[in-house]
Amino acid sequence: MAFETITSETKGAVTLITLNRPDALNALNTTVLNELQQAFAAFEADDSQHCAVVTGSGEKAFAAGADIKEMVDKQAADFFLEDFFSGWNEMTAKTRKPWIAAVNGFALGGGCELAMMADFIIASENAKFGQPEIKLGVAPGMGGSQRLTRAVGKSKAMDLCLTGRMMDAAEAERAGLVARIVPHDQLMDEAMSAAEAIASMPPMAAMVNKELVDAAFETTLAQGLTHERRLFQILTATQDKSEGMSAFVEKRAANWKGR
Ligand code: CO8
Repeated sequence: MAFETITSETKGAVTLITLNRPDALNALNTTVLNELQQAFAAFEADDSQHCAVVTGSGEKAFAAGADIKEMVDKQAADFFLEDFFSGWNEMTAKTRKPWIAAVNGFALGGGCELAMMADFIIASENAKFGQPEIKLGVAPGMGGSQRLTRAVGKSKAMDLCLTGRMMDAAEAERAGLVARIVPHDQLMDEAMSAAEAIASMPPMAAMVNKELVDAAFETTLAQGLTHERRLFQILTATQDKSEGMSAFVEKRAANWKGR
């Protein structure tokens, strides 16, 4: 698929999507959103694809935020009538397959929010995270106040949102925002091998695992435990459950059917 502001390529069972506006530090404008929605829809629809990685092109940024130059002349009524930013949530909600954010530099504002939409974040040691919207007279608009607070807790989320400061990769990992930090030149190898490991799992089980962890943010413990048990029970009816358990007992590699 040919795009203007991103690239999307398949590498085996992994789709690699790269934000590709390096001169604007990969700032997220409406075209980026439209193209990401198309790339994610294609990933979701392609039965040969089982995990995606999203990263930024260039040395400096994953994404330095929503595109301020696109927003500078918009009025409140424009943002309201366009329901500006709602497309990001729709894209995330429609993606049932797992995906990883490989954060290679600045992940600020909408960039941090996009990274937090991923199932987990692998960061280069050069990564910097922040929600600096307050410095522009606004607040996070793509989920930052909600996802950051759930990820790192109230105190650090308040600190980041109210001061607009950046945190480095080490602080982000300590705070629980980031799953892994790697040397900058190993970021893509690490992210792709994590994605390949996920892509080699039985695909329905991967989707169910994702759904269940996400459900922990939405439900009470009792509801979440019931949801978990029910989906576990449904998975036991799959061919891949029979194959996975037989392969273990027979000491051989499993041959997944995806059903
Ligand atoms: N939007 C548009 N262009 C950007 C952005 C951005 N977010 N970030 C960087 N750029 C552009 C710069 O304008 C510059 O372009 P040019 O060369 O044409 O002037 C180019 O990228 C390089 O940037 P810098 O020269 O600034 O690079 P530095 O290395 O000096 O600084 C920084 C890097 C610190 C990342 C700096 O660029 C910066 O502070 N960027 C803005 C970060 C930011 O504020 N992000 C939050 C944006 S707002 C948001 O994401 C959500 C808004 C929610 C609104 C809700 C409404 C409903």
